[in-house]
Amino acid sequence: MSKRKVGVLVMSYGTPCSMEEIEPYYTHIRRGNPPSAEQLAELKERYEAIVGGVFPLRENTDRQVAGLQHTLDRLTAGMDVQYVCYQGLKHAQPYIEDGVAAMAKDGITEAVSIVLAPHYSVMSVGGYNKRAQEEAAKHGIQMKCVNSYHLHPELIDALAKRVNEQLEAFVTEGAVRGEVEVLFSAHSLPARILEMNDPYPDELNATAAAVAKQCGLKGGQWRFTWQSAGQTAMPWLGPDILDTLAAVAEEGAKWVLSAPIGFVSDHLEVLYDLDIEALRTAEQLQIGFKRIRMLNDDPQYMLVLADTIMKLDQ
Ligand code: FEC
Repeated sequence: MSKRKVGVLVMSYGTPCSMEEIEPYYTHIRRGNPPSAEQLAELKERYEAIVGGVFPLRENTDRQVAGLQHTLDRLTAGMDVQYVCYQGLKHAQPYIEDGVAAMAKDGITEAVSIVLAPHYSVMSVGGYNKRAQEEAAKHGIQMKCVNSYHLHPELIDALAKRVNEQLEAFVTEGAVRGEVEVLFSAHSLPARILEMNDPYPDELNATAAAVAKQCGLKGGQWRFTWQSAGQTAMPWLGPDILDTLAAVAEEGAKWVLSAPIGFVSDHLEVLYDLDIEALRTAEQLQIGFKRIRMLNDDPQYMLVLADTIMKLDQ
């Protein structure tokens, strides 16, 4: 039986391969404007600090793509469709356009794209999908794009398990479960997205509320906050997690669990902004601080991706 072959473009942020590649990578993020010497030095320091200049996002993305391929193969065994995964990165090679070109080279005419980030903003996932669609059109590929999957029951379950796991870890260290403040977070974006009715803040709040409900958190025990805002003159969505830590300390919190639900991998924004910077602030405020484990290539997350892709392809 000949199977219908569908390309799956799996898109992620991308990371440099080496310390030398940080400059072109940063320039690409800045839409071709090279960073100043200070900005470059500051970013290099952050990469040095996470694991001595290793770039964990690359390996994590590779493993996620391989894990998704494996899951799709398992779910489609005996079916008349075959999904073939291609990687496409936003700011590093293989770029989104490279992934689509590789599909075309393999004779793919139908495809689905998905981003390794569950929440839609026109400035994040919207940007990935636009580039993917434009390149697909050049090659005559019919491509359907997943916008978000932020309330997929398996995603909520995987995140709730991680929150519960760290709440239990706090309890074994003497904390009271109901008194641990849970801070859900995601990458901030320029505040002007609010004028565009962008769904990003609502989708993130919906994920946070669903996870909180599944974990049985009390109303005042959790909140959503932003992180990793850019250092630019324009206003970014707030409050930032460092300010939120100060606020919860002021309110008397002794323990904080960080749940960065806007990200799925171990990478700079988690390993530096939370594990180094937020931890340092929490220590200064004398608050116990832990972070949930990231999803990375957890089979349950792979199932979320595979199920979302297959439903869109139906
Ligand atoms: O580990 C790594 O090497 C890469 C980690 C990384 C992830 C990530 C995800 C998101 N970003 C989002 C928005 C923005 C906006 C700007 C921006 C800038 C940076 C810089 C670095 C960086 N981002 Fe990122 N982001 C990661 C890394 N990001 C490095 C440049 C230095 C800095 O500002 O810290 C501002 C761009 C501009 O200047 O115009 C906006 C969003 C996400 C989550 C969704 C996604 O994964 O695509 C939104 C991972």
